[in-house]
Amino acid sequence: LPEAPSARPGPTAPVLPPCPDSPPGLVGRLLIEFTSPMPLERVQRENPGVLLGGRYAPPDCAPAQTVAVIIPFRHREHHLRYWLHYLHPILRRQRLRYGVYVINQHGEDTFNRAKLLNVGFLEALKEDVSYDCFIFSDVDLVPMDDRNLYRCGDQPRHFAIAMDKFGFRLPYAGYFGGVSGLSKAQFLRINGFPNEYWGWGGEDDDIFNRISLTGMKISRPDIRIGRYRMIKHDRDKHNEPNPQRFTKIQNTKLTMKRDGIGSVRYQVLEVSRQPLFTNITVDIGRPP
Ligand code: UDH
Repeated sequence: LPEAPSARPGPTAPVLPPCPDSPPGLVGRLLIEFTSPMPLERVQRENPGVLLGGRYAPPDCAPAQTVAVIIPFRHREHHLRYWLHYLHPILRRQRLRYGVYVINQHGEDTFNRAKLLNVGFLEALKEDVSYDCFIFSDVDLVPMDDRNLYRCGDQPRHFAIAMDKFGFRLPYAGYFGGVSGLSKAQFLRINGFPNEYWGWGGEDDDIFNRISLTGMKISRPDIRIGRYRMIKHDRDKHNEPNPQRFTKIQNTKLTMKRDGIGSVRYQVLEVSRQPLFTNITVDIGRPP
């Protein structure tokens, strides 16, 4: 019988075997510290396989998913250098096909983490329609164990469950902050994230509510594996605790239909492909 045309490897598309479920070459517990200076040139030198815009694909196997890592950002260049230094080698060892997107809020109006994450979802898909898994990570959180795989599963995933600042425990059962991951389908099912949480707090609880209200359950790694170091910092300017957060999270059921990925309005000011990440500077407006 003649061979099916799709089975014949072409010169430009080598057929790689699927990546194994548990990546070989993980090292487990990692030593994470934030004292030595971390020039970007060094991070670049140490990650030659990472392509322009912070894209990577394993050379030896075909991953099942394509992962967009989305980082909400403003004025944290120093943290970003540590994040890139630690995360690129981890994500490479995890045999992920991924891209890193830094969503930089333009101007000095009140910060809005969840709206930036919505922007990241849409803009990453404009860069590459094949993204089917979205990992949302704060810039100051570094996993202490590379067995904490930055992938999506059949339920939304919470990765940052044992942070040093909370004594390596979950602060409360419904905590969904720091680092989380949803497949494209899961993200769309909850209408994305809320756009109306300006300032610090509440948006992660609203996301948790959206997930519960749509009948999904949070999946988490083992508590010994989901450990994180946070880069210590003072409270940022223009990200004061949002006093409305307590009442807002009572109303997710009413608000989630109208406020989400379907209603996000913003203006992209610049897309710039850096050696280790793609920077997207965006005007997301200001609180009403
Ligand atoms: N972020 C920025 N710039 C800002 C504000 C927030 O990039 O100006 C991003 C960044 O990715 C950060 C994330 O939003 O990791 C979450 O904000 P956060 O780190 O301020 O939140 P967290 O709960 O800290 O970690 C709150 C302030 C704690 C002050 C403690 C003083 N000892």
